[in-house]
Amino acid sequence: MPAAAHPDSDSTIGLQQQFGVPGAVRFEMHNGGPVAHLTAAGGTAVVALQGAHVLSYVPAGGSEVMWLSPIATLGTAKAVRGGIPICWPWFGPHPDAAKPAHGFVRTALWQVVETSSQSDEALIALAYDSAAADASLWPHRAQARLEVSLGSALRVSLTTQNIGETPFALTQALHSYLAIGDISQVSVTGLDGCAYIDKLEPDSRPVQTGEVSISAETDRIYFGTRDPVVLYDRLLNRTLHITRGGSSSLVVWNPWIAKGERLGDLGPEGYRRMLCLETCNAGPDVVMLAPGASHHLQQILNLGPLEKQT
Ligand code: TA6
Repeated sequence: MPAAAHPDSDSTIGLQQQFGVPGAVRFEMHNGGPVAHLTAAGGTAVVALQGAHVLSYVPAGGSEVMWLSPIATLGTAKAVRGGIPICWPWFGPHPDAAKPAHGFVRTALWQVVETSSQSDEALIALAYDSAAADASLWPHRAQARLEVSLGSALRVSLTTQNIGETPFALTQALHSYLAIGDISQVSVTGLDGCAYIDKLEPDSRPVQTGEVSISAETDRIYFGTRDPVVLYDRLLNRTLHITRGGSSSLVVWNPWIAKGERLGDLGPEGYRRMLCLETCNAGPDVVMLAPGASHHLQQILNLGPLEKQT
């Protein structure tokens, strides 16, 4: 795992001078690392440069959409649990157990390449070049660009370009940890009829019937699905619509009690207040990227009132 970035506070002074946008994009040190605060009519968001990691999204008139570990700290060798970690250029465990799960960019310092504010949208784009990684981790060459656009919804898009001479297999995820009122009071629609890999019974390929509810450890890769999903939260009295682009898979994950305690960073009964719905390409949904080709993965998070479930 590459050492985490440990930038000093001067880096935000330079960032603010080069990329600050009055009233829309502001940089500061936060919890051990540099972050960008986005502000627009549609709400606020916080993006850490470490991992190009969305830490917070609060729509105007709403409350926090992202769940974040109570002990989340930037600038360590451990990825922040919560928000939207970027799993790239592979999802899940690597066949070589010496390589980090979910790829190697969650703890890397990404470079700010663009900021803007127009027609009520605040935008930041960050870039990562695989040349920055230890060559033993991954033998290919790619550039990743993560764009966060805050408007009436939150749009997060991850573009991968193969800048090497050889094709490579790409799996990836926008690994969203969503804040919920209570795990017993939520359900997810949009996956009816979808087959999935149940990580707890890896040889099975069940097919989802109806909505997804959670009453035990749940770790599923729904594959071959591109439809929007809706998270219904009866306690917070809201819905979260997730519209996806360039994604053929969706992961539903809640560690439940025992794994939640083993993880050690969810906080007391933390499993009750978080649910991961991950826009991704994982399992059998592998993206083959030829030299020079690009792939775009995108999700749009849109908070709404609790509506009648269809
Ligand atoms: O996306 C679900 C998952 O693959 C789970 O199996 C669990 O490992 C989770 O990701 C978190 O992974 P992390 O490496 O961040 O602890």
